[in-house]
Amino acid sequence: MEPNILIIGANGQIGTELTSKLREIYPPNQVVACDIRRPDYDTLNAGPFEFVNVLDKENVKQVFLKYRPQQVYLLAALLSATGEQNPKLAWDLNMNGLLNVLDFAVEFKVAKVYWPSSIAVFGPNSPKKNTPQFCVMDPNTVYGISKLAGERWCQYYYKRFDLDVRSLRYPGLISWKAMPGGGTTDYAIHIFHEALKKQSYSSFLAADTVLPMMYMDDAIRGTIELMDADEANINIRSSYNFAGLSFSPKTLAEEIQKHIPSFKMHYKKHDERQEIANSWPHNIDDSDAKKDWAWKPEFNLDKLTLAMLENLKGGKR
Ligand code: AKB
Repeated sequence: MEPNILIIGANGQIGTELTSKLREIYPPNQVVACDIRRPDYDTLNAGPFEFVNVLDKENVKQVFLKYRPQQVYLLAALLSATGEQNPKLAWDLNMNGLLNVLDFAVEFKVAKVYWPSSIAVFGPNSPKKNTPQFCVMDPNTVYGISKLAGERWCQYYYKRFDLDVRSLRYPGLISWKAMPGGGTTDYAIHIFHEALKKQSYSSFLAADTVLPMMYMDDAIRGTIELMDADEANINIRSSYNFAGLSFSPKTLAEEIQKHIPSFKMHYKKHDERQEIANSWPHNIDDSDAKKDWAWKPEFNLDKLTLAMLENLKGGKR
């Protein structure tokens, strides 16, 4: 029998794509999309949907009772920029949401849990270049603090309760199907929409701000590869460094100009997102992911830019 899979936060930027990919791999009626908002019509009709507020324990318990899931993906979170606007809510959702799911996963003997961490776990004193898996971590956003604490909880539940929790430290994820939800790396998505609509974009990050990024197809494939990997090969139970590519707003703008020569890039007065970006790594050493479960990204800047422009132009959004 195929496993029942719950995806909590299924309507977000990652959840939208992960849900449809898992429904290609598994029978769609066994992939349950859960969110506080109703999904669009197509997603709603493609498989089961449940209203789930991850902070409402009784609500979460009822869904676990109904489906007895074998796998749970917890994606509901407040990101770095929106988290700073509402730090207490960010902490509550990111931390208590995780603890609720970990507790029910133990109680209902869920076989595998996936929870995303982020490059936001690093801070101003972490090495900026080739940031190692293990190093100084002093995040200064509530999002980063909650992700670092969450990583420690994942490791703890693995050790103490033998719960098979797996996690990746996502870089900025670039996608065209759903809009991002309030992160510092969001400029790298907005720029494509504006380039096609107005042939210009005004960046909230400075021209030379290099950050780790990844095309969504790579992120989804990596996530599923990690979840499918042999348990004996998973040596990191906090969260794996996970790398795709790195670029600055200036480099991305130049790449877009190869396709849209009239495209003009402008730079706004910086806001608090610049300070967040300045505290994050330029690029990440993901040799543990490569060694343990053969991680290999496929999208470089050239391929990513082409994919974004083609898909957005195709009117798919
Ligand atoms: C954000 O910018 O907050 C996210 C992230 C890097 O985790 N995209």
